[in-house]
Amino acid sequence: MSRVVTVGAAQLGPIQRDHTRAEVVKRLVVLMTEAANKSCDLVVFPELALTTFFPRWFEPDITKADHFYETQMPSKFTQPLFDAARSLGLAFCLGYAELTPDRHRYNTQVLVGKNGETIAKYRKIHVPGHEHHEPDRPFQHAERYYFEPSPDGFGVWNAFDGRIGMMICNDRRWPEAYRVMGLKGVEMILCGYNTPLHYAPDPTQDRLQSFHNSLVMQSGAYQNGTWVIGVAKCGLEEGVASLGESAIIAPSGEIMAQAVTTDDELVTHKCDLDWCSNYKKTLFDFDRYRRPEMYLPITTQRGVVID
Ligand code: CDT
Repeated sequence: MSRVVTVGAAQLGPIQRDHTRAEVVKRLVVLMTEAANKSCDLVVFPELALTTFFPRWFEPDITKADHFYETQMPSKFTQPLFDAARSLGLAFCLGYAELTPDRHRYNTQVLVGKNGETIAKYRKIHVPGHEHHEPDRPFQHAERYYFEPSPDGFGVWNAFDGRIGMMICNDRRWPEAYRVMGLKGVEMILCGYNTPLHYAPDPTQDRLQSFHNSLVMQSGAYQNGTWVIGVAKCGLEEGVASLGESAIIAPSGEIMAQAVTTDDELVTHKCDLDWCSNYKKTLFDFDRYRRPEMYLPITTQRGVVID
């Protein structure tokens, strides 16, 4: 029995501050319809796919930013996505800002099945950027002010007759994220991102954004024998340019399909989950070759210790 999942990486162009939820959701439904017409089983949207990337502004009264967050999923604004999933028979993965009833704030991604029922929710673990206003930057990256890190850990869920995991943006730069999911048998990782081209703490990295993006996702895929679906919100958003290059990456580490614009663009590929076992049963046979007793510092220590 084949385990082919046809995936659409639904890249988004910019969402400006004055774009309404209704306008954005309409764009997402257009991409879902295109994905269904291309026989996709699953469409993956970027991180914070319902609003502009608001951590670029520092709002001292955080409650004034509440309108950027979702307090319910679905809500009357996002219900059309769930209705489209059901009517098109198409699963989707969506990133959004979550404000819980007890006022915790998370950078969240949800996986919704073809029947419109939620399969899984993931909250970002590696929250990058800064906690306080840094007025010397040309724009802020105050994710650590707007979001708490997940208390939940990485999950891998049974879906599409396979093992599906999620990560969000900065998580993709950390090998531990892939490996923890690899140890849970992950076969496809869904990852939305917003990556500004300018990195204020070290602008020498600006020219390398594209290289670093593919470097981390391709190596994470290969070293764990898993598909990785990386999906950008990109282009010039409120004056800040962000990386596109959404990609569908095979367990071999090869890029099988990639976006060529910095706008709304659907990239599709038939992903054979059985390909994962070529790597999981050979070079990366964890049970045979890993030496966890040699890796203790990874879980017992956070920063560098020189002894
Ligand atoms: N959204 C997100 O996590 N972006 C970061 C930007 C670099 S840290 C300021 C990323 O890892 O792409």
